[in-house]
Amino acid sequence: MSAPVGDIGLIGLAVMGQNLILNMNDKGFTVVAYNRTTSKVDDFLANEAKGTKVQGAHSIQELCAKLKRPRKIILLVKAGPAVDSFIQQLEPYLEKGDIVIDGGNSHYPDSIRRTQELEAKGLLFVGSGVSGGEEGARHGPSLMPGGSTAAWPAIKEIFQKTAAQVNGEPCCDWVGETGSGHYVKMVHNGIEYGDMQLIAEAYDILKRGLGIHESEIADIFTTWNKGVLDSFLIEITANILKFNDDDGEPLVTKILDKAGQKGTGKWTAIAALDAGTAVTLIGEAVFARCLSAIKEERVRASKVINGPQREPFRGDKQQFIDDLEQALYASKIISYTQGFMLMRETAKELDWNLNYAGIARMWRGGCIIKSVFLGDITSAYEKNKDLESLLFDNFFNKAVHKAQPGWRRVIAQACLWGIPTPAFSTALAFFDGYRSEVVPANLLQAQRDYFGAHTFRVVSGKENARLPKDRDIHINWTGRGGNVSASSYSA
Ligand code: NBP
Repeated sequence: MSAPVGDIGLIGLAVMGQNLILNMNDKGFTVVAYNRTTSKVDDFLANEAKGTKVQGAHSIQELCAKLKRPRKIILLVKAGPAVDSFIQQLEPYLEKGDIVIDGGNSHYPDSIRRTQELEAKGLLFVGSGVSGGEEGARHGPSLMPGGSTAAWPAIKEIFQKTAAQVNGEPCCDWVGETGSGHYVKMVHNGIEYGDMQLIAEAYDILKRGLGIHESEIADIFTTWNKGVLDSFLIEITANILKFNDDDGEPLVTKILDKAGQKGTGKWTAIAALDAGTAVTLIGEAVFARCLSAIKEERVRASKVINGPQREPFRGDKQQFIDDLEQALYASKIISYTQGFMLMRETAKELDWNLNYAGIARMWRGGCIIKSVFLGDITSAYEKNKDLESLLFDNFFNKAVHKAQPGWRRVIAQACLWGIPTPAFSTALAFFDGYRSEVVPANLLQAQRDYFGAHTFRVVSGKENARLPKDRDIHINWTGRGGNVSASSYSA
């Protein structure tokens, strides 16, 4: 048998797999391709991969035999049982130190489990977020690998050369242990939900509030794309708004207002609830899609539930548009603040050593949320890797203060108009809560103790004989209840 030639193997010849293979081939690597339906291997070699160095394999055994050691095999298949099935099929042909990489959209608990299972067998596992869709896979995605740390030196060159490059730096770095690569990809997707919802709300305010036509809104987004909001999503929004149907109508106005979702935003919101972190903006973005999905019910409600009389805007239109830009920017700062808070909390819980500057750097290019803004986040974490929250960074602290007046004016006006701004509003509510030394949770604690003997702690300096220091206290509020309290724990 001839010596193995493959630098890396890839299983899964759908859109992501094929494009990633061609990208890695362009970067000088020899890729061995395999797919469950093996006729796709022949089709690929005869068409898209014709004239390249790409090798085909028609069985898992052949794939493994063609790979240099340690073997590196990327799976780009449907997330879930297909990944476990391929790992099982690969195992008999792998040797100690070989690396299985899952590049699909797997849920991070699966990646934690797979890392543990493979490491127990002397193999290495990497769960890598891959972002950027078809275009990214072909020309440079954002790659977020995490898992068995020992695998990184062996895959680093291939991953960093294949990834998108921004200012000569790859949008790929080692994220951390076990399921952290897929965790970070999940948070990326959650943030993407948030960014999209914020843009949609700005569009709604410009259209229904100010009464501006799509073609002019496109120009506003194009202008915004030259400033602090410079990003892929703002750019494509301008393009979408300019795109007309054959009759000259903006095509976007003909699209049914029912948003779909594939679950990664929901996973992020659930992870936030599990971690007890207030990731409110992503949550609202997911709920906004849920509300959009009940179109028929909304149509019925619109006939019987009246909002306020929508008065025409009498203020300075350009000033309001500038305010809206600031509102979008400030809300985006809050969303990323929340996303990084979530990663920090989970890293603490799961004992991951996350590289936050590296994560922001990975998202600067190749992915859907790529933006200039992520360069500023990278700088913030480079200055202080232990930054508690972005709002403690000087740059973002100043930016949010500057944006604050316009942000408040926009939300107040949208409220008066009756135009929903769940993402803008929750961002501001978080901001006001986060900067409050005192919040009304004292009353919540009193209520909990009143009806359920859940106890409370006393404010430092207000202790007395009835309210002792550093102890869970229960008060008999009504004179009727007993003195026994419930156990105190946080769920
Ligand atoms: P798909 O998600 O459509 O998956 C197609 C591949 O999965 C084919 O190779 C197919 O083999 C294989 N497959 C399926 Br489906 N069920 C299988 C099973 N039960 N056992 C074995 N193989 C099975 O492809 P994709 O859109 O290229 O995405 C690949 C991965 O990358 C997914 O996890 C996706 O979530 C993720 N991702 C996608 C994008 C994107 O923009 N599309 C972006 C980022 C990440 P067959 O040919 O034999 O049916």
